[in-house]
Amino acid sequence: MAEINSVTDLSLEGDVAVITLNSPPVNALSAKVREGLYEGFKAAGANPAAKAIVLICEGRTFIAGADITEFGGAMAGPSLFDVQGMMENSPKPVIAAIHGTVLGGGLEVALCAHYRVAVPSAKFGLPEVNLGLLPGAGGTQRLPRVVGPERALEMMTSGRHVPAKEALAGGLADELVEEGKLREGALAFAKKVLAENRPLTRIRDQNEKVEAARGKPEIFAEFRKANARKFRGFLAPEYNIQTIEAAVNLPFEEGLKVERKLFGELMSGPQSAAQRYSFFAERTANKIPGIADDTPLIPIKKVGIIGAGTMGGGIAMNFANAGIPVVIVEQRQEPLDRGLATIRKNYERTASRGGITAQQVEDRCALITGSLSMEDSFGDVDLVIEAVFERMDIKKDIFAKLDAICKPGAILATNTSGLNIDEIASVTKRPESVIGLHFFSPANVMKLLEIVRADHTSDSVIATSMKLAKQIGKIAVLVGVCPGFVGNRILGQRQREAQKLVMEGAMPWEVDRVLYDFGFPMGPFAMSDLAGLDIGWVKEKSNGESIRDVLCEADRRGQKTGAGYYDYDENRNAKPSPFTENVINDFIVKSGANPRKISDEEILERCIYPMINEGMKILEEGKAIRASDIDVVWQNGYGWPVYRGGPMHYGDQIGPAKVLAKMQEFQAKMGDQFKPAPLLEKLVSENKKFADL
Ligand code: 3H9
Repeated sequence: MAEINSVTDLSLEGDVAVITLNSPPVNALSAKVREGLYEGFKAAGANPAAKAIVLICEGRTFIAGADITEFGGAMAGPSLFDVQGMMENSPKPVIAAIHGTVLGGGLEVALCAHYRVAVPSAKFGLPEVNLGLLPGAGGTQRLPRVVGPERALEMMTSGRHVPAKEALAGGLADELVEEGKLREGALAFAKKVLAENRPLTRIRDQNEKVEAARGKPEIFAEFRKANARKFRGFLAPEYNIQTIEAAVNLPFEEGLKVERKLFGELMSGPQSAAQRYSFFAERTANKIPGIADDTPLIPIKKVGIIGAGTMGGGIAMNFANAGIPVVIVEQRQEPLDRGLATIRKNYERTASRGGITAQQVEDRCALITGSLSMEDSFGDVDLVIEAVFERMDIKKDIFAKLDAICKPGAILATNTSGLNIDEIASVTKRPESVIGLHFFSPANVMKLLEIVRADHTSDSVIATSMKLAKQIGKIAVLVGVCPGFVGNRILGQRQREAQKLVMEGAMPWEVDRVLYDFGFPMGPFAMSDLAGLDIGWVKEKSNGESIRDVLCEADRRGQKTGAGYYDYDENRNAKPSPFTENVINDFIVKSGANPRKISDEEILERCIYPMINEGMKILEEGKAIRASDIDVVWQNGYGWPVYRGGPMHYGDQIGPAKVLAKMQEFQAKMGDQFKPAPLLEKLVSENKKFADL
């Protein structure tokens, strides 16, 4: 075995040269890796004893892509194109031996091998689109030549990880070898290639599939139309499509030029910067200062949930999906049966769409049992999550009981979306075991989990919760106790301004349109209509004091009643409502205000800048660890457009000084709800950015 450089070795096994990469964590194509590959292929090519070359990786995966940390800086050492040329033009057969995830630039390297073998657990993909990019190392031209333009469109605009079996069927892999025996399998394959004198297949020369799609622009037109809603606002999907059009319509080298041009545009633009930022923000959120990696974890083998409503049921499904048994406790049989039936229905719906098998429906339902007694059911659980009505007295009562019932060391969690968890913990004799696990509705779908650390929560409970979140497929952010925690507290700012704007002359649909155009899936008023205007509204106490009161009194309770802020047709399409407009105008007249025309710019700034300012207060108070954590919350729990990074990243893009100046201007005109956070003032005075915090 000869060392090529610190991350690459070269060995000769019989007449097959084996280049082994070992660059943890994911063998990304850093300058060192490119150098190792370049020198490795050069040496293997020059060795007359080597008749074929296998490229294989150590660790958890084959090359998982370009090294994203290098983006934006100058590229040192050999380029990826140099490496690819060396492989593709090698006179000796080159075989990529694949395990783990072969992604992005990694797959682009593998597509320059003459053959690819993989273990059955391997996954293939070009996920650049999720970083606001397109494959920039020939992938846009090679993938359609292997799998055809239709499949390439789907793969490249979704970034989906294709399982090895599907990759084999689609021609991405040439052979699957036994799990755990990749090296042996790849060597045997190489020997077979030599013995059979198989040709050196270069994907760049295979034009059949792209030529078959030439002169059929409808393939692209239909794909764009079918996905218009999904791609709204994003640049990268459209650019990916254009490169596949180029693969179909242009010779290989010309197609590469299109790829290079569009890649450069995306790479230097704000969307990719935001999406790359988000990639690292999500991973950074997992790192909790002061909690050591070896903090003892509490094994979670069984979970208890209190409440079989929408929230409790959704939470239960997360654990069942991960194979963890759950017992749900309700007070009465009827809501318990209803909750369990809803869970089954949800699973069956997923199965009917092909998401899971009928057997998986049964397996998961079997993991979820129901009970009417906490005493009978919670003695052996390792974690209980309370998901009942948001009332402090009820929660305290439950936690006092849990304290008496649950075994020592069990985690006692509340799903409250904003109540004081220290107060809840105070009724137990084990506040160190109490934590907030704030799921977002629908809990089986939404990715975000706010993990709320109370004053006495132990490190072990926090570390266990963070790990568990990953296990059940959630993106976790650790936050502190304050009203509304991070997400809802910031939301409160936007909601307040949206309501005020309406009282100053902007109609709900104008506010909604501005926020929709900004990139949110819907504005606050459309959201209220969807959720139901009557959440928290009590008919008997309603006295027409607010716009909402009047709408609810008129039985305009949102989409479910066919009317709310908007009017809805039978297909639930929203239309601005003259009724609502009259109600609003009456309120404005009564308040003595003069309605005015409010610009889109003011609507946006009034809704968004106070959110950024609140984020600064949250950081000041230590309720979030870092600015990027706030962005992770807003992207994954509140539909903040991914290509704008999050409120704090957006603040950096427009500039903290501009945010401060606007807040000062609004404060002078409209009052102290716009008072700038001292940390924002400090940041601006020090000429720093949110990302520096
Ligand atoms: C590309 O290839 C462009 C080319 O087309 C053009 C070139 C010219 N770079 O996610 P994990 C780090 S664009 C640098 O927790 P998992 C990550 O930050 C790229 N670092 O593990 C983390 O670090 P830390 C296309 C990377 O097992 C650690 O690895 N490729 C990269 O849950 C572990 O990551 C992609 O978009 C990278 N490319 O998932 C794939 N990837 O421990 C991006 C990871 O310090 N990566 N890191 O926090 C992934 O999807 C997942 O990381 C993967 C592993 C599925 C591979």
